Amino acid sequence: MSARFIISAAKPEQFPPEDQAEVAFLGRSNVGKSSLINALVGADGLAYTSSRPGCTQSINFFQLDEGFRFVDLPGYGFAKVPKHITREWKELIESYLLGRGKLRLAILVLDARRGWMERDCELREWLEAHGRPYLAVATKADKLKTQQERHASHQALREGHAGEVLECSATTGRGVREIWQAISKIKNH
Ligand SMILES: Nc1nc2c(ncn2[C@@H]2O[C@H](COP(=O)(O)OP(=O)(O)OP(=O)(O)O)[C@@H](O)[C@H]2O)c(=O)[nH]1
Ligand SMILES: [Mg+2]
Repeated sequence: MSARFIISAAKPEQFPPEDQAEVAFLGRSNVGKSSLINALVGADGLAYTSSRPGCTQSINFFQLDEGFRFVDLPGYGFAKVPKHITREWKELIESYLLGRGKLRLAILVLDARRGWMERDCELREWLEAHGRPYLAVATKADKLKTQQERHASHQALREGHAGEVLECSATTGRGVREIWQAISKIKNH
């Protein structure tokens, strides 16, 4: 699977033409969206990752070799970012999610250790209200070291939502195959 960076769009006018199916990655700051993209395409440095939250500040588009794209969205809910910037991100993200006809699947990335947080639930409700298909995944599963931690994680993931949440890890590659299965169902339509 080869992938190539196309553009980092800070405003909607910079979005590439809507001529291909897109899979977008959404979730809180620092949850591991960009790392997950890299794990899925098997290219470590493709999407920029950082331990500093708020690292991805614009919408990054990646061209995949089978005629569809991955879209890395900025994370939401990072308190240290000034309010006016948060507002701009929100507008940018909403304009993408509302207007993008070729968005086929939103991958809603959660932290396996924390489960559904308020902002995640809000986003899920928003996606449901707008009829956007999504897949919820819980990443950083490698950080659940003990049986007790794993149990607490399953509990937290179940509590927030009745639907299935796929466990994964960018570090170990767990869940990557299952996420690809979900993507391959939509990418050719
Ligand atoms: N152990 C572990 N660490 C991870 C995993 N995924 C991401 N990380 C780490 O978590 C931090 C944040 O990862 P990013 O991929 O940059 O997170 P992001 O969601 O893109 O963050 P923003 O762009 O700020 O919204 C980095 O230090 C990563 O190395 C994972 O599956 N396991
Ligand atoms: Mg990022």
